[in-house]
Amino acid sequence: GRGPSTQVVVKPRVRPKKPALYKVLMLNDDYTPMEFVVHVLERFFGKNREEATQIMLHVHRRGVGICGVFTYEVAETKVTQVMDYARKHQHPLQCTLEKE
Ligand code: TYC
Repeated sequence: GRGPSTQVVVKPRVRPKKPALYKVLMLNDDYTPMEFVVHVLERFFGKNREEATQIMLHVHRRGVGICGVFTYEVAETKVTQVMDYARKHQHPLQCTLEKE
């Protein structure tokens, strides 16, 4: 006969997708003081004085350098924070993000 049937519930096994990553880039200019750039790298990107100085000098010599790699939301937040902070201190420092 047609009795009550047993339901077997199968959980969909998902393959977690890696989030896209974005580089936050710092751009060189002729006016922002080196010490301010080092300070920004320490304050917003968790770099120590030595790392921050190396990155700043790389940007100064090559024109552009990587501050860090983040998910989109974090990268966008860093760019906004740096741009606001530079404007507040009246420096033309530019920061942008680029998909990896
Ligand atoms: N070029 C600037 C100077 O000579 C220093 C500087 C470095 C500015 C890195 C911006 O992202 C920058 N004072």
